[in-house]
Amino acid sequence: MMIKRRDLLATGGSLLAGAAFGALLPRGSAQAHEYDVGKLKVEHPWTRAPADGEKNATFYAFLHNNGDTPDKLIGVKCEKFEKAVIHGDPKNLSAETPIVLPPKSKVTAAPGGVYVELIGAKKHLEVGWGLEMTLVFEKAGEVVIDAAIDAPDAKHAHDAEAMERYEKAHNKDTSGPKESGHEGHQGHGGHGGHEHHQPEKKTESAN
Ligand SMILES: [Cu+2]
Repeated sequence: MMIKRRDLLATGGSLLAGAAFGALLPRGSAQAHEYDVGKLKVEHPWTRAPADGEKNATFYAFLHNNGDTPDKLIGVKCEKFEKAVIHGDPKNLSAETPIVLPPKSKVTAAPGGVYVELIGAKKHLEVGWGLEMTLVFEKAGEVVIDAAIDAPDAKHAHDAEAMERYEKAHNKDTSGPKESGHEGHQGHGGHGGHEHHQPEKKTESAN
């Protein structure tokens, strides 16, 4: 089962409405798209989908270490790709090396900075949907996350403008069924490990 990113967002209310009506998106709104593992928090994991005709994607997120000891992102597993390579040295982005998370810090993996390369997509990744991945931290261990699949030229997580351009260019509407976001997400539970991930249950009703 795949979850449709937009459906998940729809459960947060305002973001989808904002996108649909072309209004400014509420940055840092009440909806949570984050995962806790030990003292770490993975916030807004997202990918740039492969460009047309290409097979590689990139993965980004905000990585918070609220603990007193350093940790490292040492592995990424994603069954939709042949392999993942972590480029964690901001001074040498071509090197293959873990992303270091100093204590009490936030490290941003983003275009132009540290990132994870997802190599060899086994099938087409639908922009607007979610991608299940497992992040492996040296001390905190593993966490299953659902990364947003953003447009190949997205500048940041959930770049709605880039997604809109992508949809226009590909002549499709990825907004999907409006009523089933929650259930679609529950369907994800079959893979296990999602009990920690219930952002839609925490969101406040859109008054
Ligand atoms: Cu997010």
